[in-house]
Amino acid sequence: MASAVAIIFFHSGMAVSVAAAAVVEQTFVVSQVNMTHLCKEALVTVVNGQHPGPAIEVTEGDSVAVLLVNKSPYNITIHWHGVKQWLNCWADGVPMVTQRPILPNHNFTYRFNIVGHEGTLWWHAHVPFLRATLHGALIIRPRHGASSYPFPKPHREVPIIVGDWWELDLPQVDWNMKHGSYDFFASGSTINGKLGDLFNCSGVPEDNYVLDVEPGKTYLLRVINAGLFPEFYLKIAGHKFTVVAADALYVSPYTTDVIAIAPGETVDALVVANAPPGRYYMVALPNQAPLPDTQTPEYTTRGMVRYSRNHSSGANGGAAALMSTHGAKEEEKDEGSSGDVAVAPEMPDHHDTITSFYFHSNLTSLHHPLVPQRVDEHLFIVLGLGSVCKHGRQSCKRGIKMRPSSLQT
Ligand SMILES: [Cu+2]
Repeated sequence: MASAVAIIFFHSGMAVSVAAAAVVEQTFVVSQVNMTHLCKEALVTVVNGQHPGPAIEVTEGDSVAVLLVNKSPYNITIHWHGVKQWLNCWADGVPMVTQRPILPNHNFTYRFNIVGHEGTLWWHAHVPFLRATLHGALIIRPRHGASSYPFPKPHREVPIIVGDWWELDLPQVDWNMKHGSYDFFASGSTINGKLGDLFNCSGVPEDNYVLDVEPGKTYLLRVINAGLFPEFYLKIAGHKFTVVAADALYVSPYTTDVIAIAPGETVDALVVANAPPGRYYMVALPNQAPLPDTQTPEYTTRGMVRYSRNHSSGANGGAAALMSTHGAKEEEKDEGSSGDVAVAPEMPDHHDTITSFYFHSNLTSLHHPLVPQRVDEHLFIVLGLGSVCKHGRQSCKRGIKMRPSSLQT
């Protein structure tokens, strides 16, 4: 459906290398469309007919104006996740708190400024659970252009949105959970809306998200977890990430072979296409807390990083050589038309939470803001969260679990 983007410059006389502050205008039409996955047609609420929804691309310092046209049967608001709404909470999109919901067949224009962020944020519906399908990237580039990134300018920037595929009526699921009925689960996981070939419909694999790369080039992945519940581990066989930003703040470059990303988080990471030309799986695995905490059905999804054929080195593409050096393993079932074998990464166990702990512990700000140097009183604060299942069960189901927590100072 129609989506209009207009950029109106306030200062046309500024130096060429400095982007003038602009108003980025976009139209979001919220409607329901039929989508078919796993042999089932589902009515999905989306923006502009897309899942994920359209990306908003701005320069730091710009203003954003989004006209939301609600053609869905639901009350809608949109939250601009992470945007500092200085003196502008009315655009924050919290229904019945900062605004009245936008009723079906009504419109509303969100206006806000992007100040003090560079990197990736995202937008999502703030009508509970509809955010699973109503979401998209909010990409914020530096005011002084891509050459002012605090890292080598990437060849290409690519949003990678991991999320869930739901066949259920999400507002109904939300209502059920609020009223004590918890046995509702997603049917799959997605990368940029694709379930990938670990899912199939009557034996026909679902489409993979495919990222085509050229050897030697650097790609900036703007990773967003738009899932409702799980934290994901993301890996690309044979490749490493250099994390450069999180939640639209630059971090000291951190090199890792796995990204841990919780719901709502964003991680910007550079990937250099420096493996032997071939095909490499990009895998997103939802993790969950060890027993006896709640266990829910979770699904691994995967896409593909594919080196351009022009640069292919032949039948095996050298991919198998990675097995010993990068901890990757051959995926024997998937042979490309040229006979090359796609390589799959070895993933953490889905109960492995320490990998997430180390990943997040290694993210430190690139810029160190001034903090008070004098401390009047030292406080030691302990936060605790535990799980005790009712009725002496060995594992907890949603809704029959006690979660004692503690805060001590
Ligand atoms: Cu949010």
